Formats: sequence, C-alpha cells, structure tokens
Amino acid sequence: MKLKPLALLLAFPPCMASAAEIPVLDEIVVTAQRPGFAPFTTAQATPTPVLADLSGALAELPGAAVVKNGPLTGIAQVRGLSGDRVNILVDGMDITPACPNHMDPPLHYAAPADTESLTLVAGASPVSSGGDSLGASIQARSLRPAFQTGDAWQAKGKIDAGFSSANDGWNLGLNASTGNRDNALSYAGNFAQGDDLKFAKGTVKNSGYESQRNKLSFARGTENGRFDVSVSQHQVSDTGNPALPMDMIKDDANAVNMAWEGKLGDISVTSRIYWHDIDHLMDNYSLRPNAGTKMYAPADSTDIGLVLGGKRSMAGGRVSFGAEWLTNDFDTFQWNATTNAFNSDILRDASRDRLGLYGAWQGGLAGAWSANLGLRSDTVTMDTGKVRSGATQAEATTGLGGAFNALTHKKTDHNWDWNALFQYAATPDRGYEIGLTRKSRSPSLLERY
Ligand SMILES: [Cu+2]
Repeated sequence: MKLKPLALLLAFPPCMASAAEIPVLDEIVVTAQRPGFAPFTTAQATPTPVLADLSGALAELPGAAVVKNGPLTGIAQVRGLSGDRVNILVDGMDITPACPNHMDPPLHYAAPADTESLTLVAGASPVSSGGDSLGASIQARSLRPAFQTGDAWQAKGKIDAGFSSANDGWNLGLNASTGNRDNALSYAGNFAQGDDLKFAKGTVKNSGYESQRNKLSFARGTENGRFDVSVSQHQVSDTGNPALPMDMIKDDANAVNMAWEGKLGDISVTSRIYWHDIDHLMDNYSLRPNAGTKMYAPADSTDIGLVLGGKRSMAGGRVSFGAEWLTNDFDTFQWNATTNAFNSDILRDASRDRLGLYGAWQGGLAGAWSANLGLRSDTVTMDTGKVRSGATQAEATTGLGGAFNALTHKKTDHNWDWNALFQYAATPDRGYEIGLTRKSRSPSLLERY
C-alpha cells in the first residue's frame, strides 16, 4: 500500500495539464541555406580559449598534426602535406606569412579566445573551398557581433583566463559586446605571456612568448543581409623559435576585414574585401647565446583580397560560383648586427597576384546518390626586384646575386583544378563517399626566387 502514492505520482506528473490549457504557438517559418555538400572528411573543433596559439586546436582534428617550431609557431600538416600546401583562411583572409622560416603561419594570426570554430576538410575538397593548394582546407572563424531582439541595446561580456605552472604562463581573453535588432558592436582582446618551459632538470631555452591581440567589430543588419567590418591589431614580441636558427623578436600585424552577405534576388551572395599587413623581425642573438656572427632579418608582407561568391538553385541542385583576387607584396633582407652593416636582400619588391575563378554544381542524383562537381582556374603572376648585397647596398652584379639579377623574374602560371565528389547514403546513419580531384599550386615567392 505504501507504493500507491508513488504510482499515482508517476501516472499524473505535475506538469500534466488538460488539452484546453496547452497554449497554441504561432507558426514559425525558418529560412536558411540548406546544408551544402560536406565531404565526410570534414571535422570541426571549438578551440579552448586559453590556448596561446590556435594551432594547438588543430591537432585534435583527425588527419591533422602541427609542426611546432615555437610556442606561437604551429605549422599545419594534414596527411603529410604542410605549410603552403595547406589552404588556410582566417576569417576569410588568405594570409601570406612574412617570415621566410614561417614563424608566423596563418593560424598565428587568429586569436584563440576569439575563435568560434576551426573547420578542416582533410581529403578531397570542393573547388569552392579554395585553390592554389595541394592538400587540406582549414578555416578559422572568429565570433561575429550578435544582433539582439528589440530596439534597445543589450550588453554582454565574457572573460577567459588561464595559468600554466610549467612556464608561469598566463592567458586572458576578453569579449564585450552590445547590440540591438539592427546593429552590433564588439571588442575582443586576447593576451598571453609565458616564460621558458621548465622541466625537472632545467628549462627549454627560447620557449617563452608574449602576444597581445585587439579587435573591434561592427555589424549592421540590412533588409536582405548583414554587413560586417572589423579592425584588428596583433603584436608579438620576444617569442622563441628553438627549432629554427632565429627567434621572433617582433611580429606586428594590422588588418581591416569587411564583408557583406545576403540575398540578391535568387542568389545568396557573400563578398569580402580585406587588407592584412605584417611587420616581422627575427634575430639570432637577443633570446639565445651567440658567440658568432649576429644577424637580424626584418620582413614585411601585405595581403589585399577581394572575394565574391554566389549560390543559387539551378539544374535540380545548387550552383555556386565565385571569384577571388588576391595580391601580396613582400620584402625581406638580412642585416649583420656584429658589423652593423647591410648583408643582403632575400626578396626585394616581390609580388604575387592571383585571380581564382570557380563554378560548381551540387545536388542529388538517382537514388541515394548525390554529387559535387566543380571546375576552377587560378592565374598566378609573380615578380621580384633586383637584390642588393654588401655594406654599400649596391645591386649585385657578380656571383649568385648578379646571376639572379640578370634574369627576367616575372612569371605567370595558369592552373586548373577540378573535383568530382560522390556520396551514397546507404542508411540515415551510414554513407559512402568517393571523390577525385585535381589540385595545383604555384610556388610561393620564397620557393620560386
Ligand atoms: Cu622569422
């Protein structure tokens, strides 16, 4: 008999009410893009905000590894291809590292505390995910300012902090935002510092780091889309690169990134224009003992990009098309600090321009088959100036420098890519994919010259 009250309770739980009391909700119509053809090798990570460098999050993804040449230097490697062979976009920006040793690979310019997601397509990827690369595609995306409901401005904030006793390292992430129905404004700050890494019998020399990142973002909702603009500043100082012959003494970058996405008639449009400028300095004596010749090497890399893409329903599926125009200006030279004299140019007045055009169709085939078929062209034009050498900084006329200066440096490549990806949905939770792609890339400025 003692069990009866419990049985009654289960039969008539407190939340149960008569049908007449159930409120009838308004019909809600959700309008969104249907998910695209995502290759099965797509994986996504949500980085922990207390990472000093975002590349640490990449190692969690299947097929990916990180070549860690320093605490803020993680070069992406996916299925054996690394560096420039992997296509990496940071908030849609294709960033050319300034450092000839890639102390500053693209993910170096993403703030971990501000990064919402890191997406990897490890295998055969559609041409729309990028060109001029042989391997995987990686996209880092930061938090965008969020609109609120109603006309009143509402404020939100977030603080992330971490400490590591192994190197007395600390990390601070700040995010403050305010917005209403049509406008949103946010500030993101990410600060990290650490000393040399300690172990039982000593320290790992040149493994300390210091970074400061600040970003202001504004978003405006329009009738048929949204406009975003962000201005960011990135400062790194006295960061070791124990695996390389020099250390990163300074790495400052500024960026302006503007995007609009929305609908133009039946077409979903994404557009972006950005400027990203890096001022890099490395040397072989400030952070490490050096009894030999002391050298330093400044480098400057400026990227400007214009990206336009569209999608619309067509031919029983979805057609996507786009154009990307990217230009990079690059300079780097060596200075002898022991004699306080110019040593030589590595690259002088170098430039690399790329125009990418693509078109793709994706949709269902017969039965449970679906496909993504794409074609892409990238035209890459490179050039560089004559190099100087010696304390007089005269243009070289003899030796290797003279032979290089006697050549014509301008080169143009026409590269073609295509992809044919097929998926078969055997059951709702089991599928098969087969894909064939042709990928091509032109050498980087440093590889070519
Ligand atoms: Cu460097």
